[in-house]
Amino acid sequence: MEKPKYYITTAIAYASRKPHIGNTYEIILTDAIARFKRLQGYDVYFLTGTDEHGEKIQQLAENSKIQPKEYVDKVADEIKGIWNLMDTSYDKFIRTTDDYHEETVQKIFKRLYEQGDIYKGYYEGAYCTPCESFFTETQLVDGKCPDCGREVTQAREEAYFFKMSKYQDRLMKHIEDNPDFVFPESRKKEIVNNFLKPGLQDLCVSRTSFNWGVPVSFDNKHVVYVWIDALSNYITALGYKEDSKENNYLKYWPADLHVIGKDILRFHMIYWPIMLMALGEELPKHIYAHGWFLFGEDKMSKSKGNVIYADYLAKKFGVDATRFYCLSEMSFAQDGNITYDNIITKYNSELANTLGNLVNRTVAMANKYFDGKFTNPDITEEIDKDLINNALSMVDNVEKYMNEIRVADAVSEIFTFARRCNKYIDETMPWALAKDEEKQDRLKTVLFNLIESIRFIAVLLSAFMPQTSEKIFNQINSQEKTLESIREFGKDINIEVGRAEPLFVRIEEEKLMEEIKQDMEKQIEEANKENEVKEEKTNLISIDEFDKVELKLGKVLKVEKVEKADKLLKLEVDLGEENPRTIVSGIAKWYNEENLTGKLVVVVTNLKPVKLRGIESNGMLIAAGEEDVRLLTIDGELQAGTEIH
Ligand code: ME8
Repeated sequence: MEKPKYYITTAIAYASRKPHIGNTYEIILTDAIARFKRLQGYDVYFLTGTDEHGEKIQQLAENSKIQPKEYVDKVADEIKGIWNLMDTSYDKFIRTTDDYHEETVQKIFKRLYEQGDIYKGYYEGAYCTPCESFFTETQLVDGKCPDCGREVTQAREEAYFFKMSKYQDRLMKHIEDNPDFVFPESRKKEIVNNFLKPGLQDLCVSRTSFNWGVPVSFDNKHVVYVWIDALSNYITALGYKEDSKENNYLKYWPADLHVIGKDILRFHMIYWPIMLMALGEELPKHIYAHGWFLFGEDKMSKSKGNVIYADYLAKKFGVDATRFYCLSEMSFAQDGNITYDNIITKYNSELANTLGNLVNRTVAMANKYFDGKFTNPDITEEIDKDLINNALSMVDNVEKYMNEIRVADAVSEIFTFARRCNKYIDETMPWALAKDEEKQDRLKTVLFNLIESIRFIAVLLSAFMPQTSEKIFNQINSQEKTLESIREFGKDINIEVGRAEPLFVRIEEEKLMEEIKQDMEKQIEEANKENEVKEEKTNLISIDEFDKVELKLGKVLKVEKVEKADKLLKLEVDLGEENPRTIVSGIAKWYNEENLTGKLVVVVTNLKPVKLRGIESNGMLIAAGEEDVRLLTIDGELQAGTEIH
């Protein structure tokens, strides 16, 4: 029988900077869902990638004095590196600078224009540069960007518009008819109330103020609005084309699940479905808008040293511990919290104590009492039933939660069961059984039940902590890894375990926190350095800016003191023009008629005239020094009026 398909996507990350743990959370979450679907027997296609166009990225590249493509190549590599480090099992990594994607975006835009869904007009309104979005006055919050809270500026551009309003009713109906199209419910309601109910404005879908984007093919002064470009990735990655649709598109579209963060739900719940309606394509089946990781009380910022990166966590705690923390700490409909203290506490209690100890104790006992090798003689007692029932209901519950995308609840089920297993050890006291000759068979059954329970855990953990799951399979030496194999308890009759190796070594909190503190300080230092470089950079001017200053050689013809002004001299200076210019200069303390007349000096000739003591000054002499001021002159004799360059 052909496997049912499951197409799952993440948002594509902005290739603007190294992703922090919040962005990384999303790929870990999506990976857990994808792995679980594979376990359930789906033919999964898992897409992720990078969003690489837009004004912000162009500016960042300019700041680094490199081309935008070079900039995004570097960041995309970094993003992919972190996704790989975190063991995410994506099938495709799309970059919006990929040729096939750009071509298809151009075609989509052209088609929407030709069929009248996109038209040309002017945009005037409040614009948020970092979010690259225009807002109406009613959408602003306290006059600021409703998405990021930053200042907006007034902007007017010739632009193309998408007739969103045309599709409003159809979209509303779709949302009403498909209650699980978008979840959690609370986030869906927010968008319906704040954006859909007030009525959709036509969306500005092109920009002319920068050029790092996909050019509009029939009007290349414009680039395609970054959200139209980005959202299309979900179909271009499958080979969607106007005319020919590759197999992957036919096979996998519509998406079964778009996993995104709550801040970008508006784009996915309104613009994306409307684009698809206009193209006559099916809408995605589900959109899940997850919460955000908050970094303790503080907002995350490098200058506070509290930006947390996944590769750093992986170095300190391991990949699976990082995955575990992310997956278990963010509940279905709320935000999560991430602090080092909390990671350490959870690591020690859940990973080292609950799971690590269970596996370690059990495998060690199997080795100690039976050299790791025995069969189950089936000496069961009443108490075993509860353990077995718990194991089987864990499988049902995890599956139920995963079908509802309640990932944290699914993980929590597994750890609750691991605790139940530890309790079973306390209840059955294998060490006491071991001392009693007559209880050897009972001891085998107890250890068998534990190893089988651990196998259940390992099968389910393969979706969430794949490396740990593999390590457990190696220790219990089992190849029974399918979901089917844990629908029934007691499949593996022959036990032959490997060596007991600790899965998670307890962390010494104080020592690690000291290291982390030092690293945070380093982050602050780095941020300060970056800021200094930025400041230095803002002092730099381009050659064009320098070229605006007109400098010429002038010959001083006449020098007079200015009445009632000790510092000023009034000069007549020949600049090779028809008449000499009058220039007033504050150099009377160091120069006079005698030492200045006839000198060749450097003059700024295109300054706006100013009046000093009633005399109009038409230029400025250039000099060096504070206490002792010396005029700039030249080496040798050149004609007055010679340009300086
Ligand atoms: O939004 N906790 O890219 P992005 C959890 N390119 N998730 C977070 C988070 C946090 N602290 N911070 C960000 C974009 N995210 C667009 C998407 S899709 C066609 C285009 C999530 O790099 C965020 O909500 O800013 C988003 O889903 C993802 O990380 C990428 O964010």
